[in-house]
Amino acid sequence: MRTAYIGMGANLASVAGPPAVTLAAAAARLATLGRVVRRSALYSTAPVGYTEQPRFTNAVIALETKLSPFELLGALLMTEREFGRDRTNSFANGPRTLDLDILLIGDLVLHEAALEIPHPRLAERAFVLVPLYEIAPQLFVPRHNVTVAQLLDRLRQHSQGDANAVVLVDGDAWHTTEPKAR
Ligand code: PH2
Ligand code: MG
Ligand code: MG
Repeated sequence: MRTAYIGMGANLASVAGPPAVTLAAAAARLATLGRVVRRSALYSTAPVGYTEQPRFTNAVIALETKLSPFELLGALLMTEREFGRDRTNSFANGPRTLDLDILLIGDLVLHEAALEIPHPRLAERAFVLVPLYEIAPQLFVPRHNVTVAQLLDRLRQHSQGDANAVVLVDGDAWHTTEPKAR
């Protein structure tokens, strides 16, 4: 059994509701793929890559799973579609109802056309590193061969500090946005 770290992001409303509600509902779906052992807070983040779009809500969860990397990828793509992700009219870095990215799977390194692990842009993205640091600061990141804390330090040294780039929404936002138990 390995621990997969999954980056979650959304900046459009889905069938479930606004981004924070979508992320909570998606996390409940991911729990069916194994065991969610850690979950970061929700963060409001400035869009990176293409800036003329709403801010994102981002989070990272740690999932213990027996699924293979490609089984996990398939399940994540299915979950994105379940929450209304439509890739037909979309573009790179554009707005989306739900994005689920495999960031890391234990110490696995994988270079396939369809799947690269660690995630190739992990080290450049504060919207990934800040929530990942929250739940796993000392986690070793293969390929970079440093910890998450060290990657975040490096990123902060090389980027101008935009105070609004990654803002903690509310440590409790998940709980208040989760669908009520039936
Ligand atoms: N995802 C992208 C591109 N830009 N910006 C933020 N803030 N958060 C994201 O999740 C994000 C992004 C491509 O997947
Ligand atoms: Mg992404
Ligand atoms: Mg993606």
